[in-house]
Amino acid sequence: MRIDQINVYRAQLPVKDGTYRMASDDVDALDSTLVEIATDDGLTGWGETCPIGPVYQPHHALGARAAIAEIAPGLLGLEIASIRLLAKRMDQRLNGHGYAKAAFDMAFLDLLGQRLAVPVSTLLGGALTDRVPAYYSLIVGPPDETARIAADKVKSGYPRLQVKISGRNLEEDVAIVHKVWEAVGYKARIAVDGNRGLTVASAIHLDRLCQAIPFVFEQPCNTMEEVATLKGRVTHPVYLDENTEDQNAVLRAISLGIADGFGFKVTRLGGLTKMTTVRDLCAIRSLPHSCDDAWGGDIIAAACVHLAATVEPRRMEGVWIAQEYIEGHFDAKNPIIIEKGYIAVPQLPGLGIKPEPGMFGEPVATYGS
Ligand code: 0XW
Ligand code: MG
Repeated sequence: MRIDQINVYRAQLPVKDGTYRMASDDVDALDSTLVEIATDDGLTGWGETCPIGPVYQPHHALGARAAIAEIAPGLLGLEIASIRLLAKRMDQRLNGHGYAKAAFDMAFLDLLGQRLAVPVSTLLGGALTDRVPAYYSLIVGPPDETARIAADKVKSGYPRLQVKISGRNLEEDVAIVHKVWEAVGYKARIAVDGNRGLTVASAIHLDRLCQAIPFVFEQPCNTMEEVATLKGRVTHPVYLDENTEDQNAVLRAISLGIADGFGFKVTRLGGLTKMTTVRDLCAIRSLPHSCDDAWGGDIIAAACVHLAATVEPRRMEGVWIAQEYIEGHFDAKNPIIIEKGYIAVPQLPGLGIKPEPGMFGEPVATYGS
């Protein structure tokens, strides 16, 4: 099974019902990049990468497509057999840019899964469950309205909520955490996500002012060094998200004991294959983590769910997919959907998603015949 052709597509994913608001940025539409790999034996595999704008992390859509342009010509004619060899080839074409390589890694696994007639979760070590928990992300908003949405989402079955804070005054941040807690109590686990926006001082104040509320504090400050100084000064467990820029950052955070858990993004970590390493490192230290991504359609959603199914359920913090914030699906027959707060793990070979033919229009780039 050799790579014959690579098509690159762009998909605009507008945010449903208004702006998605975080401390780091406001976004109204996301620019997703898809790769379709066709092989000489007639199979097609899909991958996707979709930074949530150019500010959330050091990734952007144009960068993804430029990186893909460097890598793609060097993959033509290669056998889809050893994922490690393909990863090595990508590294020989381009240093870094794991978020672009992640789209290829997904497509390779999709093809291999189809060839071997197994779902991608099997290639990642094997599923431990047939459904994974989702979590709902509450954007930075007015405290009362946010608490109302929180209660609704928990009623609909979500076992976990993420409350976005920061980028405004401390009083409102403290109010939103209290009001969400009053609205949902122990019915859902809560993460409070600062998206790098708090100073160490405000993080300490927020921690003290919300002392009795059992939440985990996600990426409160900008750098790993700032977050490290919170150790022993805050009582809430601290999780890293944006700072886990690659496998080495995760290894560093674990060995320094900076993080009590993680919000992992599959493309930021360089793809599903690289995620299996950090998944296993977390298992060694009993660290909980999510398996999600910054944004994306059904290809990324499927990738996250396959991976999450391989994580020990007691440490699985949940999967965030963009479904609640975007219209429609790439594959109407086998969409990735949240039902009562959980997502079924696709059982079809490969990723289990086949985008409707022609739905992304003409490719923005084609490599090979
Ligand atoms: C909730 N997310 C997974 C979606 C947005 O991209 C931000 C992200 C996060 O946890 O920071
Ligand atoms: Mg986060």
